[in-house]
Formats: sequence, structure tokens, C-alpha cells
Amino acid sequence: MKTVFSPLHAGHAGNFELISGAIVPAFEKPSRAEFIKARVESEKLGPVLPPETHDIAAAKQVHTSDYIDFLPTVWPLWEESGRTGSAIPFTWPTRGLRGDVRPQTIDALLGFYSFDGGASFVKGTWEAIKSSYDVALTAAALVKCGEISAFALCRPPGHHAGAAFMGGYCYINNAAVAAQWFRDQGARRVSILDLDYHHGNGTQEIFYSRDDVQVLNLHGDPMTEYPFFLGHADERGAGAGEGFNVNYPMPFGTAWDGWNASLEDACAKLAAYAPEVVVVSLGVDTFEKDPISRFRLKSADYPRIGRRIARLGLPTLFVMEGGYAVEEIGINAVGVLTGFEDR
Ligand code: 6XA
Ligand code: ZN
Repeated sequence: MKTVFSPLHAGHAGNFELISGAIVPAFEKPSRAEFIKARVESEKLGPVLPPETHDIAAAKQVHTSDYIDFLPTVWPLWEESGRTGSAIPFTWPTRGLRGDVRPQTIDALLGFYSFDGGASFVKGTWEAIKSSYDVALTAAALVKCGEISAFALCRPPGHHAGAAFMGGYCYINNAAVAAQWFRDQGARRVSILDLDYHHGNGTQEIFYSRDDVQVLNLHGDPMTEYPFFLGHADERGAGAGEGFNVNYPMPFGTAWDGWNASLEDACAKLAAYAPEVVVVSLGVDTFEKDPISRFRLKSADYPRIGRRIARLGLPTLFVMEGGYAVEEIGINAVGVLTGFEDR
């Protein structure tokens, strides 16, 4: 399997996040991608290719144009305002406030285009976001051109990013961009299988009213787990999209048996939908030693996931999402991919 990777991810470094009552160094850090790349190489998964540069237009097929145009302006505006630390929002237009008027100053714009303080900016963040987007589209093109699978080693991740907001380490929704790109290239139906520990609220929001992209999401129950405000089982899609969004919220402590039961059900629904291509949002923060998550998958479980996905018999694009146990992140993420190749 070919991997697409860009060293530009590394410019998104040294940034902070707001979590648990503190501004702390973000768990989502450059070493994550480097450990995964090292494992791709040591396992001889296949060639590691640089991304091709893509026009930003494909991002605007799933995000609003104003949101995408805002992202490259964040750091220059932040510097202009005289700040030195990470650009992090601190006010959001929640219930009771005006969310329909675009404000004019950087602090307000950061809040206007986000849902939490988990997607901060430093000097190299935009270049990393753009490279992650290029990685996803380059890997998607490999699948379109006949590869049975490809691995988009994206960093930063994307599944929390909605049509007009960032959050949870995510800015451009790489998996959603790729799924839409496959549609625009002629695929009639696309399925997104989101295996990250956290609900992919952005992906759900983007496709919620559509029947041409099925979204299946396995995750920690939002009653007790981030992102808290979406991801319940009764969210099944709206209008034409009714029935094409499927959520599998699971309790803290879920291990292989419980998690796999959800995966089996999701795979059955996916097979029944009969998409022409599958996009897997590959998060490995379901791992028992993940520092911010509460599931109990073991390293030996990840190849089993890959094997099950391979049995669907469909062209598959793997897009990297979360996973913060950096020592094992490569073993687990690449475990899914070698499992897919049944080796
Ligand atoms: C709160 C936790 C963010 C989790 C991000 C993630 N800052 N999403 O891994 O998949
Ligand atoms: Zn996650």
C-alpha cells in the first residue's frame, strides 16, 4: 500500500490547547506523524510519496468559502495584533448570542469559526493544514487511478471540522474532502467509516442531509465524552439523508468484543449501501493506553480491524485522524494497514 506524507506537518508544533482547566501543550503533536511514518517504513508497507499540490477549490465543496479563506489569515492577523503565543479562541456564539454576524477582529473570528479551544494556530499551522489536505487528495487520486487502497498520513487530522468551523485539532475535514472528491470524480456512492475514539461531528454535519455519502461513526458516548454535543444513536440523518448517518456510541471501558460488535454492524450496513469507495477515518485513540481516551483496544486488535475492512472488497482510502499514545501509534495505525493486506 502506498502512503502519502508531507514533512510540512512539522510546522504545526509547539501549540497549546484549552482542556481540563488549563492551557497545555497540545496532545496532537508532530512526533505522532513521525512515529507512524517510521513504522510504515520498518514494516515495508510500501513507498512513501510526497503529496501533489492541489487547488483549494476542493475544500470549498464541503466547507464554506469564507471559512476556508479565513484559515490562512489567522496567523498574520494574530501577529498583527501583537500576540506571541498560540492563537486560541475564548468566546463562542453559543445559544442566545448572534452567530449570524461575522465579526471583524481576530479573537472574535477565531470564536466565530470554531466550537472549542482545541484547534490553535502557530506560525506553520496553515502550511500544515494545506499539506494535510494535499496528502488526502493525492492519496485519493491513487485509489481513483486503480490502487485498491492508499494511506493518507494526514496531520493535522480533520473529522471534527464542519462546514464552517474548526475544533478538536481539526481545521479542514480531510476525509470529507476526499469523499466529496470521489463523488465529483463520478463515484455514485461513498461511505465514510469513522473509527476514531471521538465522534466525527464535522463529518456528520457536512453530509447529514445527503444520501450519496453514508457516514458510519464508532465512538465514545457523547453523554460523557468529547465532543459531547453530537454523536447520539438517534442522529440518523435528515431529509434525503435520513438513514444514511449511523452512530455507535459506546461506554468507557469498551474493549474488543463490544467495539467489534459495532464494527460488524457498521460493515453490514456499509455492504448493504454498496458504495464504490470507502474512506476510513483512521483514529487509533481507541487504544487502551491512549492518554486522553477511555476504550481498551489492544495492539493485536488493529490488524483484525484491517482484515475486516478488507473483506468488504472495496477500494479503500485510509485517512489518519487521532491517536496520542505516541510510542504505539505507529504499531497500531500501521497494524490496521498490514491487516488490510493480510500480512
Ligand atoms: C479535547 C479532546 C480532543 C480530541 C481530539 C481527537 N481537546 N479527535 O482525537 O478525534
Ligand atoms: Zn480522536
